[in-house]
Amino acid sequence: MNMMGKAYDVEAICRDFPILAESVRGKRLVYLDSAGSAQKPRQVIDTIRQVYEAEYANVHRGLHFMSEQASVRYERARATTRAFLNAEYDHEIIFTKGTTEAINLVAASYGVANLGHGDEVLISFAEHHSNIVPWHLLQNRTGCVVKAVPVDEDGTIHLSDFEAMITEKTKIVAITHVSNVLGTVLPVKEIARLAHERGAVILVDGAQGVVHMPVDLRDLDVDFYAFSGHKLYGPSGIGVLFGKEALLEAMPPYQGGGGMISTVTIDGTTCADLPDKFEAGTPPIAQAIGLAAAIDYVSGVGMSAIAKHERGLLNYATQRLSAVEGLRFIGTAAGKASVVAFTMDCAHPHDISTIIDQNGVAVRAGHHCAQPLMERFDLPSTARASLGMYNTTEDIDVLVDSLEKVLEIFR
Ligand code: 7TS
Repeated sequence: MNMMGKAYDVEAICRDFPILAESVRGKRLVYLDSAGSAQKPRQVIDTIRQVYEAEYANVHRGLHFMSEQASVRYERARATTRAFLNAEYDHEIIFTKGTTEAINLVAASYGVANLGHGDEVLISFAEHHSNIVPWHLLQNRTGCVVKAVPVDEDGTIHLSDFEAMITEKTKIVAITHVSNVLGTVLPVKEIARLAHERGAVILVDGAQGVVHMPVDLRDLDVDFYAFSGHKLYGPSGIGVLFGKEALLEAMPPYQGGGGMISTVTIDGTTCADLPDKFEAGTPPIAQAIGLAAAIDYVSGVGMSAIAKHERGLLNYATQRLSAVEGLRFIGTAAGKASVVAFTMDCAHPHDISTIIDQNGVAVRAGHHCAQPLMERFDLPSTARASLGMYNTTEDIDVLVDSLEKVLEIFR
C-alpha cells in the first residue's frame, strides 16, 4: 500500500493486521502494547510463509539453487535495512537477534577492547535494562564506571546535563532514542556532536525510536544504532546493529563459529570481512527477510505519515485521559512519542491492566524493564498504553471507558 500524498487510511491499515480482527473475551481486541511487541501485517506473515514454502535453505553455504536464492534474499534484506536507516554501506548492518544482543555485542567487543579502569560509560536514567546491564557486565570485566544523566519530573532529559557529564573520561555514551516508559525523545544528533567533540563514541538504543519516526543515520551521525524487528511490525528473533565501518572493522568478533571465519586451522582462526565477522552461526534467515517485508510495509505507508498519525492519537489520548479522575501521567516531555505511562490513585497498575483486559484492552503493567527510572519516580510500576500505526481514536475511547470501570470498582 502506498499512501504517499493520500490521507492516512487507518481502517485499511487495520485490515492488513489479521490479529486485530480477533476478539478477546468476546470483545474486540484493543491492542495498546506495541512498545512491548507490535503486531504483524499480512505482508510480513505472507513473506515468511513464502520463504519457508518455496525459497528456503541455509545461506552462504551451498552452491545449490535454494541456498543461492535464500542468500540473495537475506543480503537484499540487509540492503533494505541500510536504505531504511540511510546508512552508507550494507556491511555496516549486522543482523542480531534483537536490540539486546546488539548492545551486548558492542559492550563485549568494542567495550572490552577499548575501555579500562576508570573510563566512563554515560547512560541515562531512562534506559531499558538492556542498555544498562551490558555496561554493568563491562564494568565487572574492565573496571570502567557507569554514570547516568538525570531525568526531570516531567520526563525531559536535558542536553545541558550531557554537556556537563560527557568528559574526557567518557569513552561511550549509550542512550535510548525514545524512552519505552516516558516516551521522551532524546536529542541524539546534538548528543552525538558533544560525544564526538570529547572523543567518545555514541550508541543509540533505537528499539523505540525507529518505530515512531524516520531515522537518518548519516544525519544523526551516531556510531552505533540498535533496534528489534518485532517492535517494527516484523518478526521476533531478528534485530539490527548498525555500526560505522571503521569501528566495526577494528572490533574483535563477538562470537565464534561457522560463517564468521576466513580460515581455521587447529592453531588459530582468521576472521571474515564485515558483516560476516559478526554473524557467527546460521543467522535468522526467514526473520531477516520478514524484517525487510516489515520495512517495505512501513516505508510504503511512510514513517512521517505514521509519526503524524501517532501525534494525533497522542494528543487525543492525553486530552481524554486527563479527564479520568486520579490519573497521573508519567512522562509529559515536549515532543514525546506515543507511549503513555500512567498511574491511578485508586488502583495498582496490575489491577488496572487485569480489569481493562476484561474489555479486550491490552496494556502493559510493571516496571517495563526500567527499574532505575521507576526508582527515580518513586514508583514500583505503572500502566502503559503504547500506540502504534494501527491504533485509532476508538481504541482510546475503549481504554477510557474501561478505566471508568476501574474507578467504579476501586473508588
Ligand atoms: N530498548 C528499549 C528502549 C526497549 O523498549 C526494549 C524492549 C529493548 C531495548 C529490548 O528489546 P529486545 O527486543 O531486545 O527485547 N522493551 C520492551 C517493553 O517496553 N516492554 O516489553 C519490551
